[in-house]
Amino acid sequence: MTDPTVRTALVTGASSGIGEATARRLAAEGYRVVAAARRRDRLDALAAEVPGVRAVTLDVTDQASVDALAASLDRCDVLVNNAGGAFGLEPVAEARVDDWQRMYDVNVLGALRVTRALLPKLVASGDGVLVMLTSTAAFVSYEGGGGYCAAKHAQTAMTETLRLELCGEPVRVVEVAPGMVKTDEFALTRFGGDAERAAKLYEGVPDPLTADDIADVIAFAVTRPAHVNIDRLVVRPRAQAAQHKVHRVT
Ligand code: 8X3
Repeated sequence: MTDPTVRTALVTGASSGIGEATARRLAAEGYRVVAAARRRDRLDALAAEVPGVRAVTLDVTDQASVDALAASLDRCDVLVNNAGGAFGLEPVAEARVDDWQRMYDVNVLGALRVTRALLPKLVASGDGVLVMLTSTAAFVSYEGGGGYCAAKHAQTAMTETLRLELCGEPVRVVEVAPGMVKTDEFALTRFGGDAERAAKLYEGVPDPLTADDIADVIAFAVTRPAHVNIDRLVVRPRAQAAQHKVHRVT
């Protein structure tokens, strides 16, 4: 296994949720972690608290911001493309084009910008690992999820394409697809800050996944030996057998 003490992991969207948990977890594994996001105050607090974490401001929708980050890194061995989110839950007939555009810009084009900028460093690593955070929404669709599902499907297509194109290069391409994860912000963002609607999403679900559960899975994937590529990990809580099949205790 590669010595993590000299390895640098870049985690996007690291100011909260799965990104923050992943930054903490990889630091605990001995990686030098670059925690990147827009909200610098949160990143600074994280970096002050967790040894091995460095805060960097990043807006994945801004090419100049992505380029500046890439230029500032002397190396990148692990890239966790985590920045993303869902905006809105309207049926297609009432979809807001702005929401769809934002979902594409952050989830799909954001991952593309960061991947393109960091790929040379992942190759130079000699054992680069690219982790793409998608979702169970990347393989199935659900009512109201049109824009988010389309964006996540696109990320999966990008991930599969990358794995094909990088075959022969020293870079592993891993997709992690979570189902129902309860984080502080995912549902809130989706419902435009409506805490009541956000809480309803998890109502009665005994044990939704946590951000730490997903960070644990990401840590597992990136710490396998260099020849082991875990293509895709689909992770759901026990109470969610399928996208629509959620056991709720009433
Ligand atoms: C989040 C899972 O079911 O809300 O990526 O789309 S879901």
